[in-house]
Formats: sequence, structure tokens, C-alpha cells
Amino acid sequence: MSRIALITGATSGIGKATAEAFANSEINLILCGRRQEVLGELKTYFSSKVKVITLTFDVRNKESVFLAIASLPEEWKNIDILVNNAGNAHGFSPIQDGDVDDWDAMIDGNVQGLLYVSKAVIPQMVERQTGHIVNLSSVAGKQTYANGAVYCASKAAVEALSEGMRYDLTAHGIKITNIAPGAVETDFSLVRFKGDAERAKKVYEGFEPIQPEDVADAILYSINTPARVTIADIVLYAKAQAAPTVIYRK
Ligand code: 8X3
Repeated sequence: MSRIALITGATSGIGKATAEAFANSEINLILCGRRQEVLGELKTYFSSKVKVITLTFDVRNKESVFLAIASLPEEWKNIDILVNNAGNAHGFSPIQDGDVDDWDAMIDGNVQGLLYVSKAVIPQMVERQTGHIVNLSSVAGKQTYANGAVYCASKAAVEALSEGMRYDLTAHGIKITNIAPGAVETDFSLVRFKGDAERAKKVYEGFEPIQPEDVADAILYSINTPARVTIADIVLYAKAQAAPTVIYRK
């Protein structure tokens, strides 16, 4: 069987675009997400190109992460590529006004969730002395901005985890790639602003934001370099974006 990739947060945005890019490159897919129905539709869609299996779980739920990944059939257990994509921003406010439940959702999803999935997948990579982990960070992990302290902290943790994983797993033939996108047009802002579509739309107005396919392209590049090369870190900004909060709009 050709390469197997496990993608979290595969039902939309960057995760879904990555699934598409991988399917077009004949990489078999383990699609993970919370919405079983959407996963089913994606399975039908991608099955004409590659082998597909779906796992329904929330990365925040430790038990279901380990159960789901342990339930993979034998021929799917040797995961070559793990794309830790699941994650979100919840709320946008000064720290003194922050909602503790939002903080939990970001730390649990963006940090703990990434750790749980990695912990479930890494052992077979170490055993086989091969593998590639791609962590979706953000420019917010490299530079903190006002009203985003906890989101930025969660992504700074992803940056540290990518670095730490590289220290520990390079000796075992495992590559680690950290991807840090800026303003990508997905439902990211809709989630951040709790369904306020007007406000979310404004985030991407007056300039051309990055598309999920652009990030998928970067991921595809990183997993297709020669065996001797590790793409350690990729930062993507929209052309009109100079820093996380500096966007030149027309
Ligand atoms: C989200 C990108 O630029 O809104 O991860 O912080 S940004």
C-alpha cells in the first residue's frame, strides 16, 4: 500500500484541502473529525482516488482519541504522515474579560488534543524508525497580539512542541514540520466570533486572504521532499499581511 496519512480536523478548511491534495498524490487517508456525516461524505468523495477510512472523535477527549486510533484495522496502523490540524480560536477579548470555557477549549483542543493524537500515533513510527509529523501552528504562535493572549499562547505551545518533537524524534528517523499560516479564509473567524458572520466576513475584506489550498500546497511540499531533507518550518502570510495584525486593505 502507498503512504498513509492521518489528518485531524479533516472535515473543513485546511484539513479538508490537505486531504484533497494528498488524495491527488495517491496518499491513502485516515480522515478524523467530530462530524460523522461530513466524514462519510468525504469518504465517498475521495474513495474514487485513494483508500479512505474515517475516525469520529473530538481531539479534546483523551479516551476517544486513544480508542479510535487503536481501533484502526491492521493494514491502517502504520501511519506514515500525521497532520495535526485540528484546532480553533474561541473568543477575542482582553485577558481580563476572557471566558474560561473559551480558554479551556483552546488549550484542550490546540495543545492537549495535538498531544493525545501524537501520543497515539508516534509509537509505531518509533518502532519503524520512520514517519513525518506536520503540526499546524500559526503566525499567532510566533507573535502575540492584543485580544488573543490565550489563542497565541496555545499556538506558541505548538511551536515549542514542534521543536521538542524534533529534538526527540529526529534520532528515530521521524521528520517534524511546523506550518504557521497567517490569515487563511476558512470558518476560523466565524468560530472565533461565535457565529457572528458579519464580523467574521470583515476579517477577510479588502485584501486577498490565503486559501486553505495554499496551506495544503505547503504541507504537500514538506512531505514530498527527498528523504534527506526536513522542512522544519514554513510561515505563510497573505500578500497584504506584514504581521498577524498588520494587513493592508484596499
Ligand atoms: C490565525 C492566524 O493571523 O489570525 O491562526 O493570528 S491570525
